[in-house]
Amino acid sequence: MLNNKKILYSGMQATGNLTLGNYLGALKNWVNVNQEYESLFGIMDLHSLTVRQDPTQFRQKARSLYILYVASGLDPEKNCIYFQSHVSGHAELSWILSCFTYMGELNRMTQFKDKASKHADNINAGLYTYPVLMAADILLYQADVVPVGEDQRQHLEITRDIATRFNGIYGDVFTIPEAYFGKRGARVMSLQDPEKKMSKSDENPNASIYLLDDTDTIIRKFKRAVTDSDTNICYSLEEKPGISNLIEIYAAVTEKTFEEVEKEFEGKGYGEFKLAVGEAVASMLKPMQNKYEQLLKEKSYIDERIKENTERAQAMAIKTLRKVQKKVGLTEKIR
Ligand code: ATP
Ligand code: LTN
Repeated sequence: MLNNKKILYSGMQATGNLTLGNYLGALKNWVNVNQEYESLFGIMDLHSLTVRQDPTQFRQKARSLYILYVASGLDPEKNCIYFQSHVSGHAELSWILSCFTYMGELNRMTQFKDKASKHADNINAGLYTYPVLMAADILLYQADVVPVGEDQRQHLEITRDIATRFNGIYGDVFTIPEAYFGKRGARVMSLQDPEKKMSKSDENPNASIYLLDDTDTIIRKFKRAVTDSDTNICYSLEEKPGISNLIEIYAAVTEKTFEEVEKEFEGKGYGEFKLAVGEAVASMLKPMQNKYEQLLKEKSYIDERIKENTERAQAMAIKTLRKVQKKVGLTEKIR
């Protein structure tokens, strides 16, 4: 609790361009619920280092992500939006927690297996201990709730396990966080392979809708989306994964139920449906894109918010870190 409000924590890696999956699975929920909580949103730039980054592009991507958070509707004067690497407590707590995490637990992480198979030439230790750093992000701020997409479920579970284990030894040090998944859009699939999640690191640009894609590009990508050879627009994950994904997206954007969507397009063809999905997504993204362009010009406003928010995050982080250091018996610094 802070200021009588529960604490919400979430973030995204500063890698690649944000996709519709990131928006519907995470960002949109953050915008919907942030005001009910004392909210913190990190730009997870340390996590991004598990993949080789070009330094100049990486810096730009991280800053662009900050601006996208704000353009999506997260007010940086009400929410603590900051860069993970600016608060050294993340890395410090991560080391301590790694000594309370078992290799057997990390071996079970499906994201590690997935990423390791995609980057066979660079299976680094950071990729392996990634969930420990994520646990540190969350526990450092005593978060009560963590809104994420479905793919992060396992990482939230390991965070809770680490916190429970630590509390079991040292008393109530950490708040045990709850995951929060939105009702719709928690798992948006690739437009080119509906068995795979839409991912910002996908090499095929037609597989993902990027938040900064223009209207024509969005409509073109939806038109090309892989579907089946049937003609009925009805939800069935097993038999019609492509169409089901489009129904899911359309329902999330228009806030309709699957049944309402099926009814709306009864007797209509896939072409017409795909166009409607494209148009709905494009018009949802337009205001955010305009705001993004405007914010790009407001450099000093953004810099000022970054500075203030980093200080706030640091002040919160240091409290937990000191407590943990003391509990495990590290010698106190002489001040
Ligand atoms: P990468 O491709 O680099 O692994 P990503 O697209 O999976 O990245 P993350 O930074 O790992 O994105 O995730 C940011 C947030 O977006 C997380 O809460 C995650 O659960 C959510 N998210 C990512 N992809 C999807 C998706 N396809 N559907 C729903 N939510 C998603
Ligand atoms: N692993 C997350 C990003 C992330 C995160 C966090 C999300 C890093 N630290 C803390 C919530 C809370 C992902 O979305 N890939």
